[in-house]
Amino acid sequence: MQLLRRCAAFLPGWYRALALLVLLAPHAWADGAGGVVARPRPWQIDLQPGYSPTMRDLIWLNDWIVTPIIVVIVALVAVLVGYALWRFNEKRNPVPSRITHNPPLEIAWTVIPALILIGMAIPSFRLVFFQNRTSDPYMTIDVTGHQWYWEYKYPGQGNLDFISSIIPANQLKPGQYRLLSVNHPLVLPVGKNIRVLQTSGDVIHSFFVPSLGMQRYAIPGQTIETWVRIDQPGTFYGECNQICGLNHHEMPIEVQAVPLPQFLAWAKLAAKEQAENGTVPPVSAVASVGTTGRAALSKVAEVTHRPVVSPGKGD
Ligand SMILES: [Cu+2]
Repeated sequence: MQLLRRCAAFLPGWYRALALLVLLAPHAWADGAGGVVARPRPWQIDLQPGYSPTMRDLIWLNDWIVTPIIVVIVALVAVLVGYALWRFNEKRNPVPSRITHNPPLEIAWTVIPALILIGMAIPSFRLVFFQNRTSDPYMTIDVTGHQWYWEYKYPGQGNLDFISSIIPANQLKPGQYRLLSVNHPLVLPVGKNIRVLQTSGDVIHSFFVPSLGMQRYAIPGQTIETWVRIDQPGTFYGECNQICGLNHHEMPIEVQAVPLPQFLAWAKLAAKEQAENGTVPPVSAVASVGTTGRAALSKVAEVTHRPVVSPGKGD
């Protein structure tokens, strides 16, 4: 398994190679200057690249277990149907056979698919348990779905608690994306195991960030756990993917991952600002905290969204 995994890192998935051939991939996933920008792309035919251990494993499962099995089954069924059309049409086979049962064949076509399913279930369940929780979280984030916005709480960071709403299409600034950018992104540190607890204040939502391999229902009255460890700085977009009412499409998720010192500085500043005047500064407010940067910090502590990374060059 480990060897196969190593090989997989060097060999592209067969359809990713196909995408390269049709010249989609080379520019499709270009990163921004200051970090990755993970979001859906025009003409995307593959999963988004993974930036967490969970998503990398999901991609591996998709590329090396699920897709090859699907390809073999589709090819086999296509060949069998083609052969049946050719061999048993009325002209070639005027008197059809009246056999209705063939026990060995029936046992085979029951047992073989069952074995395939068991073979797929083993790595799938391992991944489900892996995704389920982390034993060693650095911090916890509480995510609450509302009609139609997300609420993020940082219980370990002075009970910082803010609302993250979509930026309307007519108010987008350069580097922001329609139906994806929000006024207050979820800011997280890079390289730390983060426990994410989801719930809802009204109906069922779903917290879904594809490039981080996070997807969990947000259900009223329940708390559902997952976790994430983000590999590198960047901006990671997602959406509520449980149809939750009229403005379901207007509750995107924007995660900004920054180095730990920057996260800690931002969390401290944000908790202070929120307690004092109810505002939450963007993470870029602490991007260049130096010995003389303190005075400048208070000036930018306004409710504005400034991306921590520049927009991708390939966009
Ligand atoms: Cu929703």
